[in-house]
Amino acid sequence: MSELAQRVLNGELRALSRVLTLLERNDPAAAEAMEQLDPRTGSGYAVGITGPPGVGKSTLVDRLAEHLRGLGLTVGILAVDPTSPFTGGALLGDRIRMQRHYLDDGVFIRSVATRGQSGGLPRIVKSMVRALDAAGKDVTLVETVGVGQTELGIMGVADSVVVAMTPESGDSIQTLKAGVMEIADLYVINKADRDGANQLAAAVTAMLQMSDLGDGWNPPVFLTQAYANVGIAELWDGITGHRDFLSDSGGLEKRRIERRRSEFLETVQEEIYRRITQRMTKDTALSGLLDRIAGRTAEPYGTAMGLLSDDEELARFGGGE
Ligand SMILES: Nc1nc2c(ncn2[C@@H]2O[C@H](COP(=O)(O)OP(=O)(O)OP(=O)(O)O)[C@@H](O)[C@H]2O)c(=O)[nH]1
Ligand SMILES: [Mg+2]
Repeated sequence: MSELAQRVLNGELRALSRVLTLLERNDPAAAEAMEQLDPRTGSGYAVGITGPPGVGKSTLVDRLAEHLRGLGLTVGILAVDPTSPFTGGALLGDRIRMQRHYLDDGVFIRSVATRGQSGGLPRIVKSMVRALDAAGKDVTLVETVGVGQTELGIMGVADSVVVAMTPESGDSIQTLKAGVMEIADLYVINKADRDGANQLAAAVTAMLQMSDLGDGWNPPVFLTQAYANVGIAELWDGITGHRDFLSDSGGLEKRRIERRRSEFLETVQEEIYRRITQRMTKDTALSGLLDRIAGRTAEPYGTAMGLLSDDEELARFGGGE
């Protein structure tokens, strides 16, 4: 076993941090580390917290982390930077708010940039969650900003998904209709101190009663005031309730198997794309092909399909660097 992987397994946070950096850089050493860490995963639990900008996700994550530490559990936090126009200084704010945890070895915090990714959640977040699991984090909290469809990616990362809303984001019910209902295992109406919180909770509950999601789980709705630490213990109990439901029904295993499969497929897809685009500048055969396509002497669809049906060509373009 590599020294790096061994240090991660020993719970060394700097080694864990290093593995996440290697993953972000697509460094071959990340593959080696992940292969060695994988057999030691499976005991951690991943919770996704998603919702529109400013609903209080970071505050919720921070309070949950505090609550979990109180229960003697170790915590990993991945804050996925959405690079959305809404959240300019948000990460800095998160850092400051979470600062007090930095002195605590039981909490590991990392922000993940999504720059350069084509929307949605970067697939390396799946690998990162597994790395945190191997490093012995009992619970990993993944914060992602989601507006409508972009929230859906969190489902492929977390065991339980918490969708957060506030009474002030008046379009909350609209958001629900836009497909969020399929991903939410639990709902949080945060900023319950604001007007309209109870009405929103009632509206969400009513909508849930009208829809049968068919998996036997009825998503509960929690009212929280994250900044005042109100409702956090209840929310955590709700999450463990969902975890128990999933493990009893076999749903947890199903979700995790699906996640592994999609991590593999997404990695293959992304890597082939990345390598081909990288080669466009260097590889004269490929740039020549692109020139012919542009110059109408080659047809885009047929040329692409031809390339893919030729194993040698495919290996040449998609293969190692
Ligand atoms: N009134 C009220 N404000 C809250 C509550 N919880 C959090 N806030 C405030 O809401 C603001 C946004 O909180 P964040 O935790 O940064 O929200 P976020 O969802 O992480 O925001 P982004 O990451 O930018 O999408 C902060 O000023 C918090 O102090 C609450 O229960 N009530
Ligand atoms: Mg935040």
